[in-house]
Parts: sequence; C-alpha cells; structure tokens
Amino acid sequence: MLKLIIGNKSTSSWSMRPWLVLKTTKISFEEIEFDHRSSSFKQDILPYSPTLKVPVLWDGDLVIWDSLAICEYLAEKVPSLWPQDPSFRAIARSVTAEMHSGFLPLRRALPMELSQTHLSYESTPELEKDIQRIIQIWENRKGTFLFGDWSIADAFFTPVATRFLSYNIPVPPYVKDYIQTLLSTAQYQEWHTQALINKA
Ligand SMILES: N[C@@H](CCC(=O)N[C@@H](CS)C(=O)NCC(=O)O)C(=O)O
Repeated sequence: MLKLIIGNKSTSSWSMRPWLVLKTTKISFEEIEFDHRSSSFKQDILPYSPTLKVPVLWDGDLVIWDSLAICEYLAEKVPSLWPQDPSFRAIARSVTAEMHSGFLPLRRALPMELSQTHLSYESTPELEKDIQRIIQIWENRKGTFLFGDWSIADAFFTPVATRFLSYNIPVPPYVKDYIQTLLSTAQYQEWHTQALINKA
C-alpha cells in the first residue's frame, strides 16, 4: 500500500498538494503525520525522507520526495490528474511549476495557518505583485477549475486559496467563486476538518 508522510495539517502547504491528489485518485494509502515544527521532527522523519522534509511518498521500496515529483508519479498511474488536451496540459504544468518554484514573497508574508482566521499582513510591492499574478491565473481559468476538471494545478493552488481567505485578501467576485469552489471540494474539506481536530 502507498504510504504518504506529511507534516502538520494546519501549516504544511507542501503536504496538502499530494494528499489532495491522492484522495482524488481514490487509491487507498496509509498516512503518517509528523509535526514538522516540533523539536523531534528531524529524528522522526529520518527513517522516511532523504531530504528530511515532508511530503514523501513510499510505494513499496520506492521513495519519492518533493510534492511535484509525487504528483507527477501519481499522474503516471492516473493520467486524468492532468488535463487531457495537450495545450491545456502544457499550461497546467506551467502554472503548477510557477507555483512550485516561485511566489516566495507570498509564502513568507502569508504563511498557511488553517486554525486561524482574520490574520493580518504587511503589504509590500513584491507581495502585491505575487497577489496580482495569482489573481490573473485564477481569472483566466477555463471552467469551474483552472482547466475545466479538477487537476494537479488546482491542488497546487488550494493552499494559496486558504491564504487568500485567512488573510482576507480582496479579490474580484469571479476569483472569489474559484476560491470557494476549491475550498468546498470533499478532499479539501476532509483535510481542513482533520487540521482542526489535530489542533484541538
Ligand atoms: N519543495 C519541497 C518543500 C518541502 C518542505 O519545505 N516541507 C516543509 C514542510 S511544509 C518541511 O519539511 N519543513 C521541515 C524542515 O525544513 O525542517 C516539496 O515540494 O515537497
């Protein structure tokens, strides 16, 4: 059985991505959660992760680390995790890669924190640039989700959607609809509920 090792559900945005993707595939998997902020984390994760980071996927003896690599591995098993249309698929990979490798100002200024609401933040030109770019990606979507059906691209933008909500970032109504849609999926709702239970 697949084994996904993840961090704390309230704050581990990188872990949320492959978890949502795995849940969507309906492939059964075992989940092991470590609090990546605890002092014992490096010791706890040592037997599982070559980078000492989460998420990590174990498929038998095969170890796959890094959220994007894990999602790509799952897409080889379930190709519908990427859009079927080759052009859509290429752009879906582009925005996913952009999310994976960029948006540092946004990550730093607006850390994901699912157990809190009405968080405040300091606006900077770099952060505003990131926010506007994300709004542009969401405004240009091709349907209910970014490329019609839910895909890995949506998984990568779900943690960002939680930040827009927690920090109350103003967005146009069409973008607000997308945020609500992302955060209403059964997979995300399950993650969110567990994040709040684990915190209590
Ligand atoms: N690029 C990696 C980032 C993984 C990452 O930074 N994970 C954080 C948790 S969200 C972590 O393990 N932090 C613990 C540490 O760095 O000690 C990925 O996509 O999986």
